[in-house]
Amino acid sequence: MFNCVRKVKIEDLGYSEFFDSKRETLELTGYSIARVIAEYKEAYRVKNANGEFLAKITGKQMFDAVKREDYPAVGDWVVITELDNKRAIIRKIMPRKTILKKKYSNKQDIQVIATNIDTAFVIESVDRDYNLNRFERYFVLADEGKIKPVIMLNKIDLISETELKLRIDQIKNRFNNVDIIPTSTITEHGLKELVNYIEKGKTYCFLGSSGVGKSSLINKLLRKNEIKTKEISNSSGRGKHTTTAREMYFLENGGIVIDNPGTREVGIADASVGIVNVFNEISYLSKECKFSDCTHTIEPGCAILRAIKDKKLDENKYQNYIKLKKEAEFYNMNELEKKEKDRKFGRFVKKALKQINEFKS
Ligand SMILES: Nc1nc2c(ncn2[C@@H]2O[C@H](COP(=O)(O)OP(=O)(O)OP(=O)(O)O)[C@@H](O)[C@H]2O)c(=O)[nH]1
Ligand SMILES: [Mg+2]
Ligand SMILES: [Zn+2]
Repeated sequence: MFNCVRKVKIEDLGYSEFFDSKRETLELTGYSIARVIAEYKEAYRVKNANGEFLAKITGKQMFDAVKREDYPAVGDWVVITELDNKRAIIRKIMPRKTILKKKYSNKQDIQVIATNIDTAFVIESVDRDYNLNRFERYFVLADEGKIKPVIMLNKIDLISETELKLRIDQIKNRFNNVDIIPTSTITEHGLKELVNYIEKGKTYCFLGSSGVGKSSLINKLLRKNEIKTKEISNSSGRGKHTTTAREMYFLENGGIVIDNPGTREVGIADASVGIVNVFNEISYLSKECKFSDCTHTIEPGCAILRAIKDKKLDENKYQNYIKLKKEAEFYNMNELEKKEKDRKFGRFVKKALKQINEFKS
């Protein structure tokens, strides 16, 4: 029988002008490159036009690595040496276009979720109590990594239309300018819209807590049950992860999607730019505060506190802003800086008291 297998081109794997120009600048055009499509313990699966390889990094690379970002992650383009048609050595990570990373809870360690992603689908299941603060956390991480976030509300078969409308309004009230795609893998509602959203050669990352339906949605997009999902009878059992490895899949329409294990906590690391951008209305308001170093907590003449009082700014949003800012600041601080911050705060109080006294007299 004649077996016709279409040859894969690297463009089908998401290779673009950006990586090509980097490859040229770094004089790597003569070397074999591949995309990391799965990450295992101490090994990676990489793919290029020649096929798929199980790949490891060199001892030198491991020795030189100082932080998590120095290791390959799913989505990376890497320079490889093909050992045979199944195994390869990763020599170098090509410069990244985007990176999505988070902090582990209670630890300083960074986790790279994926790289070179265009859009992050932040998925919540409508049958659960979800809060808008979590969306905001994801938005900060996405903004910091130069990635566009999109909200996906899954399992809409479990609620009424009125209830869904309420949820959507609630989200729109808190966030302007974010796309929302309501879906159900049972009724297939919204799946067409999702497929249309996905563009050829672009990479999409599926994020969200365990059990929201990330793998089920990707299976629908793949039109086969390629990924193992939670048993229906087991669907109420929370906390147990069905997907354990990050993995990339290629859709018929040319889109590239990455499935992730459910993220329990979304810790913020060094994301100060992301915070400023996501909370831009707060950053904008703060320019009108009386004191240029206003902490927006107790100061007189604080434009933010006034906006909350006048119901022009959502108090929950403001509180989440303060929380995320503290998390980011704490991440960046070392012992010396903590002391410096104390000193600055002391100076600030002294100055504020002086100004208040001047105002009184
Ligand atoms: N009612 C309903 N159930 C769904 C829908 N989508 C997924 N499920 C069910 O939800 C459960 C969890 O789905 P998964 O796809 O395994 O969830 P996941 O987000 O991949 O979970 P992890 O891999 O653990 O992170 C399964 O029992 C699915 O059948 C939906 O649209 N409606
Ligand atoms: Mg899964
Ligand atoms: Zn203020």
